[in-house]
Amino acid sequence: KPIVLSAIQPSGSMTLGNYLGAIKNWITMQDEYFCFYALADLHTITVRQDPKEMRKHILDMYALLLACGIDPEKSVFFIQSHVTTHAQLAWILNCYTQFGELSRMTQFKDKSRKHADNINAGLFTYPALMAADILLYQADKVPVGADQMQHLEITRDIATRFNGLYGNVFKIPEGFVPKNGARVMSLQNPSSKMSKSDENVNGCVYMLDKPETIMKKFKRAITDTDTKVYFSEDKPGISNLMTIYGAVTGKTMEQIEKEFDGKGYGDFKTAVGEAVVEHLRPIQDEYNRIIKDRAYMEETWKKADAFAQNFSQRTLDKVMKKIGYIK
Ligand code: AQP
Repeated sequence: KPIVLSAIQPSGSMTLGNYLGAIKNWITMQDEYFCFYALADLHTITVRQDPKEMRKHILDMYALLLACGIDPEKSVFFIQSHVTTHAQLAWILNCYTQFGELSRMTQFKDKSRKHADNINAGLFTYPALMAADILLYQADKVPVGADQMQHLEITRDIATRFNGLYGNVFKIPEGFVPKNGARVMSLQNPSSKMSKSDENVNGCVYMLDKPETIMKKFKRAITDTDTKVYFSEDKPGISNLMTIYGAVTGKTMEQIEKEFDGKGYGDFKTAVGEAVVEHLRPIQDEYNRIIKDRAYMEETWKKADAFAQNFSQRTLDKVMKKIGYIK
């Protein structure tokens, strides 16, 4: 089977955006591909974290991803910081990555604007660590959100450069934005994406929000002064709600327009809220069961960590030998 690698950062509580944009697709890819999925907790500290919160986010996200349907019998679901090869290869790739190309990364520019008091070297070299994550597993395919495509391109550039110097060491991975991966925007500001670390929590639906909180957030969602439900660039708020409703119900935009023909925004927002609550209910139930079973979680990640360590070590050994290190 072709190899897939993808990762998510435990940099906050998982959002409906992460789920509909990425995780839902991870679940369906498990049958067709050999999937490595990582909790990218090394990337997380590029932005300052509170230790207690960070531990909670890691555990919550691990349990939640299992609850969403990541199957440890099918996929290798590991924790990045437990697998030593990631930091090791990242250092090496740092030395094969140019200052100029890292300076062009839009995520670095955005995040350094947002965290102007902590523009650390790790934030700058984030793409080299991401390249290590991917190249260690000789991944064929990397599903990413549109916002991550630039990092995938730099991964390919680094790998091609390295192969050019030392022969075929790395498989050149192909990035793709899944067709059914919805891009979910903030409910309070539909021109910016729904984000774990958004300060405006009302704009963000967290996977573990209580049903009443979810309903409240949808009822307060920003719309427009029109009253008709239809998909259009001029109606970013309504279009975002339609995208969410479509993603959780499987309905097309035309079906949704028909369903709410003659009804107001109030009815529509309530329907979206209810559909999301219903979609998340079994996931939340499963999460509540798994999070109490720390022994199961530990056993699961330890098995995956060991597999990932072993698998990735082969690539790292090859890289080090090519460069000229001795054993
Ligand atoms: N709003 C979104 N809509 C669709 N997809 C999204 N993703 C993130 N936000 C949306 C996708 O989720 C995957 C995991 O994301 P990540 O944790 O690696 O980092 P991110 O993209 O930086 O996510 P956040 O939520 O915005 O986190 P913070 O606030 O920490 O920066 C990726 O595939 C991403 O495309």
